[in-house]
Amino acid sequence: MRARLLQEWSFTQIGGGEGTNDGEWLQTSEFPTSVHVELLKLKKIPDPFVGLHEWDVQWVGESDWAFKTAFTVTEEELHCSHADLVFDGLDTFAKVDLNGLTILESSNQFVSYRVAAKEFLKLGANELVLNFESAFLKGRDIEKKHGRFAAFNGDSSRLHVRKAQYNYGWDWGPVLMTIGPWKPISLEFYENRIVELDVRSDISESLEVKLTGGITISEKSSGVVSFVLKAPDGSVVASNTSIPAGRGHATVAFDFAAGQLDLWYPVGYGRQPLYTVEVELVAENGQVLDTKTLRIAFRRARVVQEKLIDQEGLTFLFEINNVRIFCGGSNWIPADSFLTTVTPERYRAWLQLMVDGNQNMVRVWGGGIYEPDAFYDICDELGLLVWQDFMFGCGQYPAYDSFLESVKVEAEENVKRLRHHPSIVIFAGNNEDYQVAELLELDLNYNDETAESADTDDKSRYLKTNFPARYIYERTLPDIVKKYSDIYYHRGSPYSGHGKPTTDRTLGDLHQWNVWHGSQEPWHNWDILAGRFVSEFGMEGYPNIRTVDYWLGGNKSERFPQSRMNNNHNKADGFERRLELYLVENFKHSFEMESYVYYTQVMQAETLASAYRLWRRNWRGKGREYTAGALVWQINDCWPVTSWAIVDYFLRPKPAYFAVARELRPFTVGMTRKEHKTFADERSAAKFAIETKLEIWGTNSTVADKKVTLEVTSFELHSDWRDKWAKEVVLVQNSSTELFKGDLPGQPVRTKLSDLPKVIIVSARLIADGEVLARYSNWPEPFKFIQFPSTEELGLKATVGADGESVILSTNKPVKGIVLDVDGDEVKWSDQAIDLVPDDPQTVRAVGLKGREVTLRYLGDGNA
Ligand code: BMA
Repeated sequence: MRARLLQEWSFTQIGGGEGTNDGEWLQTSEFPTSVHVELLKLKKIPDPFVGLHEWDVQWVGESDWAFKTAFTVTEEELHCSHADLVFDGLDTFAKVDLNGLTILESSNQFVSYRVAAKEFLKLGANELVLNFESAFLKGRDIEKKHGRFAAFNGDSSRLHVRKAQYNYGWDWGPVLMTIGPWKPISLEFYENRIVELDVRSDISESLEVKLTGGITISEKSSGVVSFVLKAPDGSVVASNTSIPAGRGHATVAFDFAAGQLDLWYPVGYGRQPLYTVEVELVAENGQVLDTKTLRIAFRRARVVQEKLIDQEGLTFLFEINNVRIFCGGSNWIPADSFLTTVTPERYRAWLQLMVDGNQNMVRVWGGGIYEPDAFYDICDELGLLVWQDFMFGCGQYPAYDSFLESVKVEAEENVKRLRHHPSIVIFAGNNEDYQVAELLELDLNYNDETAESADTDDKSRYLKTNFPARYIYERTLPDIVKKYSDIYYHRGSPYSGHGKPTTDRTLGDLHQWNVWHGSQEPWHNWDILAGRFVSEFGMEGYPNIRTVDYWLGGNKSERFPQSRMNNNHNKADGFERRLELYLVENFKHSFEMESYVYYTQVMQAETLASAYRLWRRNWRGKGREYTAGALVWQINDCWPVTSWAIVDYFLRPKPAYFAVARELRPFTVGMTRKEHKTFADERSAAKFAIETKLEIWGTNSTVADKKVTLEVTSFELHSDWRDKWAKEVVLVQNSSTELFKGDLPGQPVRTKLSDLPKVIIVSARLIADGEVLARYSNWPEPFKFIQFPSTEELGLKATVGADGESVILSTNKPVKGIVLDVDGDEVKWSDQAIDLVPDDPQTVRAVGLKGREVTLRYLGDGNA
């Protein structure tokens, strides 16, 4: 096999226009690439990430563009039996001409195309031209032909186009209809090649391993295939170097006793040993015709849906190698509107940030892309579990033949490409399409499935309804996942199953959007909003002020929260009133730019931390896994914007990222305080007693019980009153443990509403061997009612450490929501949104601080 990348390209706007003159070809700066990226580099368009420029570049997506390259072919190459042109990814509708002849018409961004090109190639100079049609206009034409379907987010024509759906604009993303060859293009000369390598490992409950390999080659051959399994250290574990390949397909199998191979575990539960499979196709004369290498690992992954001891419904939990895992993580959207600019290093920075944030699962959301191999390779290395959606998001998708055909090819190719990654533990059919069907009351009866219908290919039954895509989610995709992988298939996210709608909180996964969307509940209600596995929930927060200033592009007059530019950089419907709703209900806040950034960030941190805290409490050991996962919407952004992301486009973590990281530590402590009002007698409304109850619990995600000291100190904000007690407790392995239930210290029973509750802050710490494993401060709420002490009384200090790269925070009185910053160059902080109490100083690492003075924001800092 001789393969070479075609990398020297030029591009033009077909028919000429704002981009290029007609027939004017411009050299591309890199390859693969896309038109926007090239025009930006040539300063032919303004940066769509700044101001309102998004709307100055819409013409690009509605124009047709061509890319061309010239390459020479040698005698020796033409001598080969086969010459293929391989297009790894064309975005999206391209007519491909080779030496003037059309050899391909692409129509799906998510698939690769291989064209047998030998007959079209010439000795010497050859020319390859990719003519891209505007996907937006093409999509509108297809919609006109096949009918309009309902879409939430973006133009409805997107439903007919197999292209990253977020390009059409989303409630966190701009309309940027990319166009171009977004993945490599190569020329392959060969006699015979390895078409497919299907390596599967079946691991029994007792952890024996059965490894099988299926190798498909393009030509029947008298040669052999060699299959070698190597351990992480490179030593050979098993091999068969002469598997006959006569029928064009070779198979091999190996059995391993339990313990013979090192198993792969998610981060926090063990190591991630990665083995390598090396396959060679060897001709009869011993010449190696082709090779393929695959990095694999061995793990037993199950999605367990079983009865709970004392609650209705079923669990929805992930079990790896017989260990049940509470999945704390995030939803991932494409990391950039311009995907060709995302490097493997950037992927690693993002995924490492998740692991540094104590997260162990990432959901690749259905409105983006099947991410490149590098993404999953890094998840395999880091032990980050992957929930992989198929690329359908928030819509009533069609299922006519050409669409179905394209989806089949797409699903087969991506399942085959992704199936060997130990990190991938579930495929989900779509994002929220069943929810759309429920909301629009489409033809969807979850109970219309009979055992008989389950295995009949009753295509027509589905296609004649107004929710035809059910056929894709309930037949096409599960069949493909079952045939080509051993990964669990889930019909959609969310999906309950068992005849129940997606909003059922006792079955399957749940998108809990009644905080922010829906009934706009207070975040304090997360406990009664819990599900068996909450795969989406969120709260918006402004990004770092530096990111805001990036999109303001220096326009000082627009540097206020309500400005048109800030509005354009928040795409969420009704965000103004939702942000204000949660701010006005909870915080005395001000409206100037930096303060609005601070208050929305603290609000986001409070909201998200309490979700993880309350839902981890529901992970109560075997048979009581009431909530087995929490994946926040969203970890990242695809451009500079205010959204639900906890880390912004420039990889600047928001305070919420740190608050969530604290709640996902191996050991945590949580508390709630609730007022209980009891009336003297049923006739009286005036005679009552309000008791304030405090509950404390701990969590332990390790697989061993942990002895710790629980230390609880209560402070009254407006006096020096304190109460402190401690006790030895055992945090049960891989579970939450209830530790205390009783009256809130220092708060007498109240008998009148004008008896104001005392401002009692309760700080709980888990200590072992002198180390603070976890701490959490519980404050009276809402915060807006609190009269905060003056700065003098507070005595809050931020002392820069001798190393100049750390800050020691200390105080005389409890402080809420400390956010550190520094003027000038940025600092990589180890923590933010810190709650501090007296006699418990906290040290924050500050990489890049270089001894500079830090600034602090906190509730009651006088800015509101
Ligand atoms: C869910 C997600 C996204 C959306 C988010 C916030 O619907 O699946 O589609 O961005 O909520 O509204």
